[in-house]
Amino acid sequence: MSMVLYGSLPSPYVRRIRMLLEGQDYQFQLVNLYDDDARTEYSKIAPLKKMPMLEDKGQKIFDSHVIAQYVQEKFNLDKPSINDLNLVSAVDAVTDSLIILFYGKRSELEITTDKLIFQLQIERIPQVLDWLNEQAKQGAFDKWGYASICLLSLLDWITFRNLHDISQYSALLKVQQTHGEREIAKGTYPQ
Ligand SMILES: N[C@@H](CCC(=O)N[C@@H](CS)C(=O)NCC(=O)O)C(=O)O
Repeated sequence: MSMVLYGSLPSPYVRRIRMLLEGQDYQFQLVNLYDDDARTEYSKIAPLKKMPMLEDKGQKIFDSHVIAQYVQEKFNLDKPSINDLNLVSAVDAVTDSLIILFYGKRSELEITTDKLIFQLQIERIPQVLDWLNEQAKQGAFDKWGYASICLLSLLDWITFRNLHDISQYSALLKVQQTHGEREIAKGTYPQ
């Protein structure tokens, strides 16, 4: 059986793997984690109940980072440097913070800095975006690779879900626009 990637269309963590798998033979299995029955079904094969998950020849792989490492080795793709991985960690920090705020809103909680859990995310998001914007100014995302793939997934997800105002981050917007022209980026844009 060919590789199977489990995930949803909007998820930035899933999309980075879809972009990394450009041109490779794999099946994409849609999962809807917001549907209780679908989540229960998915938990039978994916105990973490998180996306993405990759299955290759009976081997299950959880977490986008481990999947990325597996894919990079399997298909002889460029290995990210420590600097690239630091950029990805920063992208993840913003992504995870936005996910917490997103789930907070979906749970109809008031998103306010009075609540520590939200305060931490509200503080982190602009600080890390500032840092990423500085890195982008210095060309850190010019090359198409794991770091720029992860950044593009984050920025398009923010835009798609209208999660945060990114209009002042001109260097990030340039990365989004430039790499967004790629066929694989257009073909995997969140829906
Ligand atoms: N560290 C994980 C994060 C994955 C993640 O948080 N995925 C979200 C979708 S974007 C998810 O599965 N959320 C469901 C949940 O948290 O229950 C990775 O890199 O794969």
